[in-house]
Amino acid sequence: MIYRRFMLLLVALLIAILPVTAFTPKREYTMQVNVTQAVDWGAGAQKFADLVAQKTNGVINIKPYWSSSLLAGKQTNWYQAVADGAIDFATESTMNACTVIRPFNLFSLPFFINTYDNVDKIENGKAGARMIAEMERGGVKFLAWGENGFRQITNSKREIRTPKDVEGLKIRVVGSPIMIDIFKQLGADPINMNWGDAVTAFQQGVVDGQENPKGVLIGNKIWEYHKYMTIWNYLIDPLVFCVNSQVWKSFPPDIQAQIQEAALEAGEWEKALARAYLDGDKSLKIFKEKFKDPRDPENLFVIAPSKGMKITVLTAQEIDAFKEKTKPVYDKWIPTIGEDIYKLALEDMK
Ligand code: X2X
Repeated sequence: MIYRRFMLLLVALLIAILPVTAFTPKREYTMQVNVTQAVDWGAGAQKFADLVAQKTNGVINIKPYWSSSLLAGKQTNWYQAVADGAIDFATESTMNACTVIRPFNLFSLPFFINTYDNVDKIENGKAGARMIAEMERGGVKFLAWGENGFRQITNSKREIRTPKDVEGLKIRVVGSPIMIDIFKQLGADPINMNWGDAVTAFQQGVVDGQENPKGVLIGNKIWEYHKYMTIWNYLIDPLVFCVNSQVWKSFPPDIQAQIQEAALEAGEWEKALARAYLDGDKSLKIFKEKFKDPRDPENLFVIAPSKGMKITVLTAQEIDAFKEKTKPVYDKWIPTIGEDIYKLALEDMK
């Protein structure tokens, strides 16, 4: 009887220990990030790496590679590189993956998702689930949502209030076909360019303007190149925290749970940072009170004017004019996104 108990205990012990002893972590797990730590998104990537190190007691060491340095700057290649296993992890923009994961173009439908509430509903709803399924089918395990943010337009030429003001402006956009369509529809002259080349292009005046969320604008001191900014919240760029599926499967269950927890926490923290001062004091409060974070997020509406920028906030009526002009983008892109996913998103937002 005692012998049997002892044997059972031994077996149980072996089962508990085996997966751990069989697992040898890599010395470093690479992580792709298109920006730097000066951007909210990059700070979120670092937060994720830090939390993983902390929760796994240093067993898993994720190293962020900033500015797409593992991709020679080719930011739109990140999904494939992670799916292929060339890169282990990514904290990346959905816009940068939208040529491969086509439902992600839903986020780029102009003036479609207009509130943070709607962003969250879609991400955590039926449309979001379909996007995650498509990501995972391709060999990338989704861990959590983060946020680059609602994108605002800046330029060096003139104030933008009406579609007419955009006409003829050379605008740098991400290498995403829907972005070209949107700006052509507005009569602008859009040019695809990697972010790494864009800043040089602003300096040299090769382009007149660009569009990006608050975190990228502040992190890159956009006021050094552009005088005018228009707040139009025309589309949102969410982020995903994710990992190559084989790498994920190589982790024992306890490590998986710790990484998953770290991603969700980093995602919530980063979203609060990315939204700070853009949703009243809601996200700022989460950042300060829930996370007790000592850093003081910058307020775009204070820092940009203090550097000489003119910020124009469009009224609902003014936005309608842009909405009207960009309507044809819906007809062209809904079939690519998937009519079903578009409908699910409408249900999610109800
Ligand atoms: O390239 C951009 O505009 C940026 C930084 O926002 C992305 O990576 C999508």
